[in-house]
Amino acid sequence: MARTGRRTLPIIYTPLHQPHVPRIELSYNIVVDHPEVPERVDVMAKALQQAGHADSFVEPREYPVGLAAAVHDETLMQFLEQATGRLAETDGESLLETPYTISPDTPLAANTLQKAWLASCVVLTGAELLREGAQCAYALERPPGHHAGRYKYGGYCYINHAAVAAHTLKAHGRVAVLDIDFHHGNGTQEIFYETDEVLYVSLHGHPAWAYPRFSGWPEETGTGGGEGFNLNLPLPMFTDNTAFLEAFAQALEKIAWFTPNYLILSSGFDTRAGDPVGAFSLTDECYQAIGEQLAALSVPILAVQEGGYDLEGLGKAVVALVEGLAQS
Ligand code: OKP
Ligand code: ZN
Repeated sequence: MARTGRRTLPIIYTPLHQPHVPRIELSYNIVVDHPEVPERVDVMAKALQQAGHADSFVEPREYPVGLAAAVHDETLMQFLEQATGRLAETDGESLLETPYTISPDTPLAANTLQKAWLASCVVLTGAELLREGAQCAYALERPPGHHAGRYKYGGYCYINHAAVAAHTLKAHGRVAVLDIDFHHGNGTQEIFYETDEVLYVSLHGHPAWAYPRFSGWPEETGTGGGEGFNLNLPLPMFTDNTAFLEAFAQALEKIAWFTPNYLILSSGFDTRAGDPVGAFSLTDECYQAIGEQLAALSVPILAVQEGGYDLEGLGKAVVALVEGLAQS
């Protein structure tokens, strides 16, 4: 393919993510510092600006939190609203283990729901920009979303932003979600498991040893009308560029079969060598290659930031992916 130019690629970002500061999680019943820190997104924003993308930054628009009810059960939404609305700033993080979480790693604090919804607004802005004609948009937000399911939150995620965006975009055509975060997006899989309107494809550490452990097996292919519209490609520890891109080719084949009108990329950099949470060995060339191959599909792409925890590597990784995505 001739690389003739660069297409404009709006990057949706707001510093207002910064007040969301989870401080601790339980890891194997041990209290540890929380890795999902504000600096994650800020080092990525800074690296993109220094790489020449400063003019592409746009602020998020506002959307009502009620939109989340399209993909999350009312009891979960009520719980998050009441619990986090009643916690005072001074309560700190009194809630880690609740009946509504899949793992005690996603602390609730004052106004956590509103803070998480702001990230959904960043993503929904990207979806709207695609509707308005953008070929690609990058939603640079946090906290991540792909572990939040219909009935439960967890895995640092409160609201599933990719799912909220997929729900709005599916009113206008077929939507594929491609999840390249190191972890399986159990929430996104669950939400669209019974429908053929949204294809979910994920590459991730095998659930036999990787979080979230309870989903991500290749046998999970969808159910009812959704049978055949879910594809899991679990990979071994220390997966490198070559092995990842081999599985990625299978993912692209499935997506080509589905002929989507929109592609949502759940983008995670915890697959990068040296990431403190993931266990793969990808390098920045891999993210650039992924971006280029996705751009070549000629389908509008909404990239949604999920994980990635190595503050030294995140900037280089996101610049590589965006450079790839921007090629035409
Ligand atoms: C969020 B995203 C259990 C540790 C729990 C949760 C990881 C969540 C990752 N021992 N770790 O997919 O990057
Ligand atoms: Zn992850």
